[in-house]
This record gives sequence, C-alpha cells and structure tokens, in this order.
Amino acid sequence: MGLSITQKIISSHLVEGEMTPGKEVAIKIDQSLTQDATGTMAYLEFEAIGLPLVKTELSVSYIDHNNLQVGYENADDHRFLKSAAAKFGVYFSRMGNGICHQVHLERFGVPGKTLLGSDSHTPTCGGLGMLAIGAGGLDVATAMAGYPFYLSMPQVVNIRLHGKPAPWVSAKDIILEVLRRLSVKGGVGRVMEYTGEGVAHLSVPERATITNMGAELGATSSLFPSDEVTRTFLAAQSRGHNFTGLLPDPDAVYDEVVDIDLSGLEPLIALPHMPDNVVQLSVVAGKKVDQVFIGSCTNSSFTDLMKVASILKDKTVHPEVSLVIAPGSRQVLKALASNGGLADLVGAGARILECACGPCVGVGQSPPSGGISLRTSNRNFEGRSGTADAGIYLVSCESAAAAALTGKITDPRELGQPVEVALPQSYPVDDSMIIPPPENRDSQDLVRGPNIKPFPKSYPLGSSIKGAVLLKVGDNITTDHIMPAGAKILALRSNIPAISMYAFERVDSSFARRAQEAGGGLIVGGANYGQGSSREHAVLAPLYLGIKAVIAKSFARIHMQNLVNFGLLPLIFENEGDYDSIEAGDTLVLEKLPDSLPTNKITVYNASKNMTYHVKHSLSDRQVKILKAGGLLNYVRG
Ligand code: MIC
Ligand code: SF4
Repeated sequence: MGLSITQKIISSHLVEGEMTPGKEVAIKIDQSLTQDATGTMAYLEFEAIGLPLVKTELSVSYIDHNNLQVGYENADDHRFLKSAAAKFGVYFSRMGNGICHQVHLERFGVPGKTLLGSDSHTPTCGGLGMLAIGAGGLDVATAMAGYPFYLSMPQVVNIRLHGKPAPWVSAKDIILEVLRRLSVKGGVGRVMEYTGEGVAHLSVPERATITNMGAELGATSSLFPSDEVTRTFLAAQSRGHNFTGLLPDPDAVYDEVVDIDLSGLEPLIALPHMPDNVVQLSVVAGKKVDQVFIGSCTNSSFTDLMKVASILKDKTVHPEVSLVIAPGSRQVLKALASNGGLADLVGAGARILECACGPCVGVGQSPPSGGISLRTSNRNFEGRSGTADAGIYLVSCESAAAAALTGKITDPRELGQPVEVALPQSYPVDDSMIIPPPENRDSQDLVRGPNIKPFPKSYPLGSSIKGAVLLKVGDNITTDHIMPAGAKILALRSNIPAISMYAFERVDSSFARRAQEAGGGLIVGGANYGQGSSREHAVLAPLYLGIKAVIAKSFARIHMQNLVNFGLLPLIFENEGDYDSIEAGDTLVLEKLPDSLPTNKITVYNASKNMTYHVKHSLSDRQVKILKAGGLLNYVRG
C-alpha cells in the first residue's frame, strides 16, 4: 500500500509506536522554533530539564509577538531570550527580523524534516513539504532536549486541488473554502495533505497561507508536496541545497478525500467571530469598514504585499479607513523597499508597522467601539483585537486592499484588470539579524529581570478531587478566552502569578478572584474546549489558581496536551447531555483517582444535585503516567 507524504515523514522519524490512526506515536524532531510570548516559559522549562545544550539539528528563538515596550517587562523578556539562545545553542532572530513562521519558511524550513514550534501556526512550513506541528512550550523544551514528540497518529485527509483560481481569487480564499466546508473542528486528529494538479499553480508562500490556517481547522498539521515550485523557491532563497523532492506514492491511501475546484471559487470572507463562519464576500459587500490590517503569518509575504502595492498605486486610502500593513519579515520589507512597492503603499496612505505580529495578537490597531476591521490574519475570535464589541472579518490581501480604497467591503473583482506579480528570481537574503549561537558558551548566564518568575509547580494527581464548578462555558472556547493576549497582558507572559489575574477576564472577570477565594475548583466546557493557540498560559494560569480538572464535551489537541503536561485532568462527558445538568457553583466529587484512569471508568458525583455522571478520557498510557507523575517535567526528569 502506497504512503502519503505525511506517512512517509512520520515513518522516517518514527521512534516508537504503530502508525495506526488514533494510536500514540513518537517521532524525532529535527528543528524547533519558539517565539517571545511562549519562549520564556519554554527556555525556563528547558533549563529545568537540566541539559546544557539543545539536541535538535536546529532551534531558533524568534522575537516577533510583543514588540511594544511600554515598561521594562518585555525588554527583560527579550534580553532573557537572547541569553538563553546563546547559552543553550539556539539561533536568535532579533526583534525586527520578522514573524517566526514567515522567517522560518524563508530561511530554515527543509522538505521532509520535522519542526515543532511553540506556536499553533507552526504548520506554515508545511508549505515547503515539512511536517511542522504546533505544541506547548514544555513539549518544545523536551524536544529541544532530544526527547521524541508524542502525538496521536493522525488520519490523513487528501485535499485535491483541481484547476486554477480565477483572477482575484487567492490562496486565502482556498483555505477559507476548506474552513467553510470542514469547520474549526474539522481537522482534529488529522493532517491535511494537499495534492492535485492545482497545487502547481500555487507558489510556496501561497501554499504556506493554506497550511498556516490549517491551525484554524484544529488540524495536527497541513502540508504540500515538495516539487519544482519548492525547488524554485528554495533556490530563490539561496537554499537550493535544502531541496529534496517529496510526493505521495501514486497509490497512497487516504482516510478521506476532499475535492476542490479552484476555478469555481469566489472571493470569500469569514464573518465574526469564528474563522469558519465563511460566506461569499459579495454577500456582505457594501458594509462600512473602519480599519484594514494587512499582515500576520498568514498573508504577509512579498507577493502578497506587492499585490496590495499594485492595487493601491497612485490612489489614496479611503478617508474613513485606517490601513496598517505589517510585512512578515525584514526580507519582505527590503524587497518592497528596493522595487518601489513600499513607496506605493506609503504614497497611498498606508501606515507601515514593523515586521511582527502586531494587531493580529492585539498589539496595536484595536478597532473603535463597535467598529469593523477587515484583516488578512487567521483568527477573528471575539475580543482578540482588543475591542470587545468589534467585528473582525478575515479576507485575502486583494479584498483587504479593495476595502481600504472604497471604505466598505468590496468584491475585489470590481477593481477591474487583475494585478499580476511575478515571483522574484531571488529574494534579498540577509541573515545578519539572526545571531548564531556562540562557539564558547562557558561564560554565558541567563539574564533574568524582575518580571521573570519561576513557573508554578504541578503535583501528582491526588486520589480524589472535590471542588465547585467555578466556570461553565459553551462550545469552541478559545485560549484567547481562557488567557487573553494583547499588549497589556502579553507583557506578563513570564510572570504567572500576575498574568493569572486575567484568566477568563473577557468571559467572567470575577473568575480569578473567585478561584483564589475558593482555593481552586473545576471548569466545565463544551466541545472543542481550548481551540486556537498553543499558549501554555491557558493552563499555567488555571494551575496557579488551583484548578484541578476540566470536564468538557471535547478538547482541542494542543490545549489538552498542555493540561496533561502540567498535571491537570482533561475529562470528557460520556453522555453529552450531562453537560446540561451541571450548573456553575455545583460541587463535584471525583474519587478513586488515579486508579480509575487506566480502566477509563470514571464517575463524577454532583453533590449539589445528587447526580452521578460517567466521564472518560482520551489519554494514552504514557499521558496517564505523566498525570500520575505530576506533569511532563517531573516525568522526564524521572
Ligand atoms: C496566536 O496567534 O494566538 C499566538 C499568539 O501566536 C499563539 C501563541 C501565543 O499565545 O503566544 C499561538 O497561535 O499559538
Ligand atoms: Fe503572530 Fe498572529 Fe501568526 Fe499568532 S497568528 S503567530 S499572533 S501573526
């Protein structure tokens, strides 16, 4: 039986396990990446593992998320990260060099290799035929320490692309179509593998737009073949030596096949407040727009921004619209500067932000109250922009540029002649903002400022859990709900006691106080609890506040692993209807733990209602052992 690309990469990296979907496998990790908002924890955790040096082939620490320094906190974090990179043998991509995923795609990604990153959009490098997976900081720290990465062997979904996109339809519209069809839960436990004759029409940065937003499907990863398009891209990055071809076997067997006719697609748009709330853009055309943000790891490549420059050339941004553009990397910005594209953007009135995540993570350009912001980014979760009642719409660069000119949601096809941007023969390669680890590390200390506090201790699972339901939430609760980002809160990423006070702030601002007063308790969630980011803080804060278990209808992959990594019990309702009979404030009692975990027959007694529920888990034996050990750090340290 032939193999898919995913199966080929997993089998060539397999350390343990059987490649049967749903069974746990362990794979060797070749490369890792961290970013500043998750990186401080990851390197503190690596320090706690106790190794002097990373064991991966390549590890890179990026500074890209929180570049707004309104106090010492961030600057201290960045200084710590620079010292940790030098001490542990990690490349350090300085602030201003760009967004981790864009820079990694340009400078480091290699077809056929594995990459683990402490950011959920790590699958961006799947655009190069890499198996790139997002994970929590502790998983990345253990991978840097040379331990394999454990995952549930994914099903492989073959998304076959047919034909060629019509003018004004772009890669963003393709992934929005996938989200429209499969939903934000559609990728859970799966890798999305793109094939078909249509892939030849997509450049590597366009492929990366699609694999990037596979994170919004909840997918373990997404990838494209490594073909002539990949070879050309790597050569243009002066990295022709990194090319290896990688295609699925002609008789590869997939768990599911999805066919998409690219020529039939229209410009699409995701309406507030979920990335799968997708409709044809023409349906909402005419709606007034206050802001447009072009950038993020989804749509900030050279070609993306050149298209925008061509659309805006010799025109002026609508008087009612504030347009900001954040190039994905310094390479993109340099290329735009040298070919005149930057002058066209500035000439039209675009505000150029630095090469970083910026508004995507709530750092800058929060919309006005009740405002409408059109964005090329990947997440439109409620409140993530920094404005609770704003409406965020996700679109392609072409659609964003069209709205910037007209002041309303506009079908880009109305702009007339399509813009053509030729792919560069070569990109302006300049790695001078990436500091390689020094040869001599003997004198290198970790530099800690006052904001860098030790992470909270996790404890072995006790024999019983008794506590009140401190919060009951609905379906699709994101990590942005659990532990919001934004400039103010991001500055506290290295200070768990301080950041914990913001847990669930936008859902119930009394949560942290109540949890502290009660000395902890439980959380009840709906389906896909913890979707979105990889941030461990969505577990570290509840841990700090004394939360012992989360009972939900289902969990998102990275968040569930993060819960286990820090010794919090993720349980699933056997009967989803039981969710309805639990109320916030009810006292729940779980007994005979952890002995009932191996048999997976766990009962929850609701002492307030005198009712008993059956719950289960989807943990492997290894994950149960991690819980018994009191988290992954204790487990690997033995
Ligand atoms: C995000 O897009 O939500 C983030 C910010 O990049 C997160 C990481 C973080 O919270 O630091 C992610 O996607 O994992
Ligand atoms: Fe940064 Fe936004 Fe991408 Fe997250 S999704 S890595 S915040 S650009």
